[in-house]
Amino acid sequence: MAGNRTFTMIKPDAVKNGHIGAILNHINKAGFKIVAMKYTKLSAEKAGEFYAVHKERPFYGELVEFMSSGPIVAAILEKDNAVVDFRTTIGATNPAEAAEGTVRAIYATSIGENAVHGSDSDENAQIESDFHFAGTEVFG
Ligand code: FUP
Repeated sequence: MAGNRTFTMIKPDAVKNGHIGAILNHINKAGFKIVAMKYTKLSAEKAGEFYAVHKERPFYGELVEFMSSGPIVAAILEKDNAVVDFRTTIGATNPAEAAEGTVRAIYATSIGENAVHGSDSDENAQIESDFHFAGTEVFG
């Protein structure tokens, strides 16, 4: 059965460009309820850990540098079929390929600086949520 939670980050580019409010509004309008949220900054070490799955990829160093370059908004979102529906809401990894009206099509500038993160499976949604939030910080 599809889970009802996913994890997101509004990335440093979107924060820097003043899009926190607009992106949260977009997320709410798409039917997601925010059950946990924090404004925070990842250290390079933490960003490296979060993206450890990409360690061998050529873009890993830049990705870690970018994700630790400024503050982010981390959040847990609730909705039926949350993981799949949220990935539809944010669009393809590369904003040039993201469907019209999606968060990345509107707010992302490049594949590396693509405005938002969305978990790619229920299992990773759980792992990523636990990485950022204690149980006492989630209000479902
Ligand atoms: P997504 O699941 O859409 O966030 O995409 P991936 O897990 O494939 O990639 C995670 C992050 O790595 C992206 F958000 C940006 C970065 N990335 C690049 O910089 N270049 C690439 O070719 C692919 C990903």
